[in-house]
Amino acid sequence: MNTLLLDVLDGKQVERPPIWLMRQAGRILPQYRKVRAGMGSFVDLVKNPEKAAEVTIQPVDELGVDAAILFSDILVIPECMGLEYHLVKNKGPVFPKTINDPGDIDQLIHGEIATKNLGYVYNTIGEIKNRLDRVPLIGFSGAPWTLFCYMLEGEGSKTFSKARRFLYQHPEASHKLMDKLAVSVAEYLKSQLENGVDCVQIFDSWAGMLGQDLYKEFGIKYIEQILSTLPTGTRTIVFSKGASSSFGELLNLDCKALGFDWSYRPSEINSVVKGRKVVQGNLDPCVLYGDEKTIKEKTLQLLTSFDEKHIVNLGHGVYPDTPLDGVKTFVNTVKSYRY
Ligand code: 1CP
Repeated sequence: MNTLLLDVLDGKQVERPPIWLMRQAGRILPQYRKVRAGMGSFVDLVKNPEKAAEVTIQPVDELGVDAAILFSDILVIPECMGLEYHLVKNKGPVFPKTINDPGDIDQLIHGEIATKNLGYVYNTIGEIKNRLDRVPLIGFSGAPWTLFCYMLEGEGSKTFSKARRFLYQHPEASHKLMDKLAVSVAEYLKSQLENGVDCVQIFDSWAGMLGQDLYKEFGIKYIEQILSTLPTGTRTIVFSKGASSSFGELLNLDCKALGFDWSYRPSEINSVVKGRKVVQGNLDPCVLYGDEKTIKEKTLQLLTSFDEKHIVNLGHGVYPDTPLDGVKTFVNTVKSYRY
């Protein structure tokens, strides 16, 4: 087994950094589009352990990345708590029912009672582990704030102003919902670990929508709560996109690695992190649209900017129309690099 990712997270020396890509399983791969076309809906695919395992493994075969990430979605948490979602073509996720007032929060189930409905995810992990022993498997969840965004808005948004407005109008109810989410996410991640994932990433994709004070009160606090309930020694990666104003607070989280988007300069990351965390990131996903020479140059620049506590990744998920050749150039450049 290629243990590069686990070795870096465990603080061991490696000959080169591991690489995986956020959103590597999915629409960039023709193999994925074929499986997806044969399924009724995205949610059907997520709930089918056999097929979800298949698309989890596809990028390991096709791209040669150093880790697999469980094929699922962050939105399974709102669903198991009582808000179902659909995926609408050319639009994204849509929730027919949303949280509109504090009373709606009391209706939601949470914790183990909710996450026990996610047996299909745990079965997918078992299926992947039966078929894949070449590289580690990353489990994941959305962070409470990002899940809160979808539960309030009912869909993606440019401003998430309904979600942000609710924090000011109903702070107590907001804390209640964040706590319900944090308890559920912690249970969910614990179950993923019990079923065999080797490490977990918490995605806070919309962290950058909140200013420093609100992110501290409603975002970081609940990531901290989740991390504090995971078994000691769990390999954890926290990715808070756009949260550079909270850099100092993120650094105090009890996690093994922090993910960075491409707005950070590597020298700035190094000077603040000072080896206290493994650093994951942070190539601009748009570099992969460049020609081969540009991709190689930018990748080498990234590789030489960080020391040996680095997991190579993009600064956010790979965009669906990224040329596969560009992705492969990125991966192969990293794989032939040596410290
Ligand atoms: O077939 C399709 O068209 C479905 C597109 C798709 C896929 C492939 C969605 C809908 N989700 C997924 C899988 C997924 N989602 C994975 C596993 C695959 C992998 O990473 O390799 C993961 C980790 C996610 C996580 C996820 N879902 C996030 C956090 C990461 C990020 O990119 O910031 C978010 C915000 C979502 C919500 C979501 N689900 C799907 C879409 C298109 C979105 C984003 C919507 C928006 O922009 O608001």
